[in-house]
Amino acid sequence: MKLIIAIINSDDAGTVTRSLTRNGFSSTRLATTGGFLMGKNTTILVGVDEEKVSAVIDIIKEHSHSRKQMISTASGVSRDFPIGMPVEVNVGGATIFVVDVEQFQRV
Ligand code: 2BA
Repeated sequence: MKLIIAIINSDDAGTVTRSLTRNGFSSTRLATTGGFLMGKNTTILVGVDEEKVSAVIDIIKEHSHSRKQMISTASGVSRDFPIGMPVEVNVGGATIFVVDVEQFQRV
């Protein structure tokens, strides 16, 4: 079994989880915060058999859109950007991790 951890834009979360449910996948939504922009995003957890991983990733990809976001570097958010200059970053569609599950139990 695998655990898919997908960090997505919160505006896409409803569509992604509804589509997962329609296709027979259980999921859990967590309210999370990105460490760079300090903005709210959503992390979705999906436990599935290995052969279903690509189907889940396809659903996440289909409904996760990338967005451009302006950030102010006045707060010194990164050493890579000159301070005081607005910088455009491309956020998403989705950041996806697939990890092995040692045990899965419902008790
Ligand atoms: P944030 O950390 O708020 O990052 C938002 C966007 O800012 C990133 O979009 C990326 O375009 C940019 N960014 C992040 N760190 C940067 C840096 N050190 N220098 C320049 N630009 C940087 P995404 O890559 O699409 O990431 C969206 C969200 O996914 C992230 O929000 C974070 O919550 C999560 N994420 C991305 N990569 C991750 C990783 N390796 N581990 C854990 N979470 C990750």
